[in-house]
Amino acid sequence: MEVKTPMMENRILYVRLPCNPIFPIGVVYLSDHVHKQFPNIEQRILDLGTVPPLDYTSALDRSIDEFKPTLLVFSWRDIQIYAPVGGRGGNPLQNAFEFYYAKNPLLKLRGGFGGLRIFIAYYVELWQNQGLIKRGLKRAQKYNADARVVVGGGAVSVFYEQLGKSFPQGTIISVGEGETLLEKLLSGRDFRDERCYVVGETQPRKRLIHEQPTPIEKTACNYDYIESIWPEFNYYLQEQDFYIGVQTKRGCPHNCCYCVYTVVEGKQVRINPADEVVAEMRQLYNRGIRNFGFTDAQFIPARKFIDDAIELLQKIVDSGMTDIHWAAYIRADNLTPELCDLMAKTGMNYFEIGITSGSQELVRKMRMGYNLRTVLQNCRDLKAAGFNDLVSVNYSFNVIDERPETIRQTVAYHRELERIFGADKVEPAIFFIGLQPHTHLEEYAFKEGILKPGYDPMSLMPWTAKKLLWNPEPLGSFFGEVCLQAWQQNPNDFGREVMKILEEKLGCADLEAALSAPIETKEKQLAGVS
Ligand code: B12
Ligand code: SF4
Repeated sequence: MEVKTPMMENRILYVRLPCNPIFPIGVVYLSDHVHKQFPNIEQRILDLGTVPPLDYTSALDRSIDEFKPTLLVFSWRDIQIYAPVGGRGGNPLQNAFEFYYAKNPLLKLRGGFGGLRIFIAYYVELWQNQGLIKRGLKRAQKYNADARVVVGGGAVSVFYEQLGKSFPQGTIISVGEGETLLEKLLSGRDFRDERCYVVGETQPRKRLIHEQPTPIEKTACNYDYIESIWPEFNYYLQEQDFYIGVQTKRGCPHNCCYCVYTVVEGKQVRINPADEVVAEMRQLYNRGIRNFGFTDAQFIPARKFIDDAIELLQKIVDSGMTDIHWAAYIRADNLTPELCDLMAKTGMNYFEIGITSGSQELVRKMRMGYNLRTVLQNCRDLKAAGFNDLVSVNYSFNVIDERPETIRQTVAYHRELERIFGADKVEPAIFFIGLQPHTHLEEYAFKEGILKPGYDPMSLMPWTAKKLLWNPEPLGSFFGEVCLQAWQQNPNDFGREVMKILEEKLGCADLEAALSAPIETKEKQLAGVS
């Protein structure tokens, strides 16, 4: 690999902003890439995900005082907490539903208080992270007057337009992967053609996030080096329940109406060479890691990538790492019996089927581009291959054109999955889609007058949050009541309880009805949104 000369004596401090401890693979890859390009640049990683909240500022100050960085790379992973289960501030979905839909005033009040707690925690976290960035820059400038800040990561990629106003002048705001941006910045080249903008100098280009990322050639991350620049690396090695991130590819070619991954990573799928992925896993394996999380937007994005997945899994088998487990986002329509065999053999022990609905008609309307019948067949193959672990099936009700008939179809589909894997092995995960900017669903919301252009997607004000939570009427209140009943009756098995109540109230369709979608030209179909 060509070694480049940086413009000046650079010292880079990567600060992963506070979030639940999840392996900070983004800053690890960035620093690895920079090291391969500029081996003489000094780097350091500070992961605030492993630091207790009261120590954030002192840990940041200490790192800056010791390291005296010229460039601060802040990585902000997540902001949005419309999670179906316990988020950082409790169960946001339950609180929101109690507040919006409960008939019992006491429950409504409880929801209101819970919501207020989440609301405060959310804004405190936003202010806190913005404060850490400002503080870091000021402190670094004490040592190097020209010190700069670059900010990126998942949260920034989604909310780059809104976040601009909260960062200091001159901050470079990056969307999506940051390797080439940093490379250009460090070699003093113009970086403004990368997916970024500079606060106070430029406005984000229109449709910036839709620009294609510059491809890079990924090689195995050098963990000996990472260990040398990250004093707290061991934190993630000690606990056996962490799934350490490994990326095997970038990009997703699909268009699912609510999804922004395909925009953040781009539609072009770029596969990391299997030998490099295995070499990276091997380094972690040798350090005692047995649980791996493939962090791809989709592990098997389309049928034409099945061979790549087979090659990778076969190489894992050949490497002798036989006692590992792994998890990933998987489109269950892109499986073959051979692939199923390898998935079971290599230790896939958690499997999410993100079908969203068990009604083929709705799956098509949400532009998800797959066939539910194929998914069932592939699940049978997976079971036959010996997969016997937990399957989480993601359902998001009420996204578009949901009706009692389509709910019955989802119930029928779910029951069939239970027949395949065993009822105790299939867990329905009930999500409500948190509407995200730059998605087709957002365009649809504009078209239907549900949201107005210029709305703030980061707002947690009750009237905006209700829309972003995406549970529109006429069925919104019905789902609200069903969920409240489920939390009351069986809070520890919420998903299964929701399915049970829906079946009691509406019944169960014929599986065949769920699997066949009539061709239709209804106006509401999302395909009509340009
Ligand atoms: C895989 C994944 C998961 C997996 C993680 C598995 C694992 N063991 O690591 C699981 C399922 C556990 C997960 C969970 C959650 N996730 Co998630 N996840 C992703 C996904 C698909 C990939 C993230 C990833 O690791 N990519 C690979 C690494 C290498 O990329 P990266 O970290 O993004 O870093 C690159 C760039 O961002 C950039 N970069 C990063 N930092 C910086 C800094 C600078 C200065 C620059 C220039 C560039 C830069 O360069 C890096 C290298 O290319 C993204 C969506 C996506 N496609 O990006 C969502 C995403 C990060 N998740 C998100 C969320 C919200 C969550 C949850 C909070 C969901 C929830 N409500 O419960 C949880 C919480 C996790 C936690 N903190 O506890 C959001 C965050 C944004 C937001 N909406 O707030 C994202 C963006 C999805 C989305 N569109 O909403 N997630
Ligand atoms: S397949 Fe998954 S990652 Fe790709 S667009 Fe659909 S939901 Fe997003």
